[in-house]
Amino acid sequence: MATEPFRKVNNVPAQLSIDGLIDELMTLATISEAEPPVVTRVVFSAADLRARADVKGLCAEAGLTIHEDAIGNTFARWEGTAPELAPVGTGSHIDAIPNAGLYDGCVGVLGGLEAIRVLQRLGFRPRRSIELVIFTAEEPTRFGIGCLGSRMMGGVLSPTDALKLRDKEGRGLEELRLQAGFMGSLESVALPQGRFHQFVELHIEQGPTLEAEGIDVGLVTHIAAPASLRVVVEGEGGHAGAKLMPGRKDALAAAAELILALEATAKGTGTIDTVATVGICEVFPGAVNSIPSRVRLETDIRDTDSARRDGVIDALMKACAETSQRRGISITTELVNADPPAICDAAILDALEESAKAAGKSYKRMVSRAYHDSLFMARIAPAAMLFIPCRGGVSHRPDEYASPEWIGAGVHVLARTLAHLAS
Ligand code: HGY
Ligand code: MN
Ligand code: MN
Repeated sequence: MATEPFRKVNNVPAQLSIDGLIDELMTLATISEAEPPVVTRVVFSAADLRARADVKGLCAEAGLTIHEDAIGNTFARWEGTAPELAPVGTGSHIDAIPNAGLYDGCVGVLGGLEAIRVLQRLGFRPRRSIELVIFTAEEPTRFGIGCLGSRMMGGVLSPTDALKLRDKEGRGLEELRLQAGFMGSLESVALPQGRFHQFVELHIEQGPTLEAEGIDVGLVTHIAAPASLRVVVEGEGGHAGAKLMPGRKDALAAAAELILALEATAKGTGTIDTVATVGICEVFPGAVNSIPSRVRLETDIRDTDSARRDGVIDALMKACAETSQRRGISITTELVNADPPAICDAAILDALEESAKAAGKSYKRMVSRAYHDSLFMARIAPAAMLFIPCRGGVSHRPDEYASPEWIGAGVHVLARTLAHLAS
């Protein structure tokens, strides 16, 4: 497999000097709606726009030409010698959920930029252009659905349905994207097959395997199938002291039953590959001496096997119906998304494996339990992912951490792979 491009970049040093990249990651982390070291960066917030400007500045310094689509997906292009050919893409996201760390997504964006700069410093010239992509709203924080930007790029979320999305202040995508300065028709966001030749995303594992096994990089073969179900429980409110227990219609007590039923179902599928979480529980009116009359639950249900995942969703809906009937309260459900898993491209995985070998990095093929923008890029192009370890598998927390050695290994393998794919 070792072909010309590998030889061309064979003089990639064993340990890349990526201190510039580490500084850039630390600088980006200070652009947050929360007190550093906590990162919170919700799409279309002032922090998100400042972070975009920071990264676009770095891309411009590297001589990349920048284009933004109608919802802010950003494409920074390193022109190849055959610009008429479809480019090779890499990239990830820089938005972050509340109380997050600084590596989730950002390693793929700034690490992707560093991989391009490594190749530039080596005098490598890609035949196919290489495009770094910063996806809008990979996190579901604002609109309740993950991968908004890549979902629309992949044609999975239509402009009509995207326009129905609202944040908790009731503001819609249209208002917020225009306010953020992203114009153009939403129809132009969906990309055709062939717009990208191939796509490879660098990301922290967000799990413990690579660190526990002392392996440098993970080659992702499948991305687990995510789903989210909204559950609204409506009972009767009332005075916490005067309303006696018999005859109460307590929405939160009912919701508690559903949360435990979901946990039991996920634990009971016979495999650890099923996971279910209730990450949001909004209680109305939210007064200590008032019986909850309305509760909104946002549930996140995933599995590497979509049929097994759908079985968990069905069990939750049955529990809703049974609880509603037994307690005499209203429980409505709305399926926000239920996506199939992605199967990563064999040719890219082989190129990643060859690159890891050439870089002297240990590797293993593995599944991604987190979802990523590659899940939707795989709809329009051959796609795969490259993982690096993160300490203790911790992610979506301020103590998320990836060492410069781990990041350097990921950038090294990515640089070699991009050189190969772009040749
Ligand atoms: O939730 C996820 O899997 C991703 O980190 N947004
Ligand atoms: Mn995340
Ligand atoms: Mn991520």
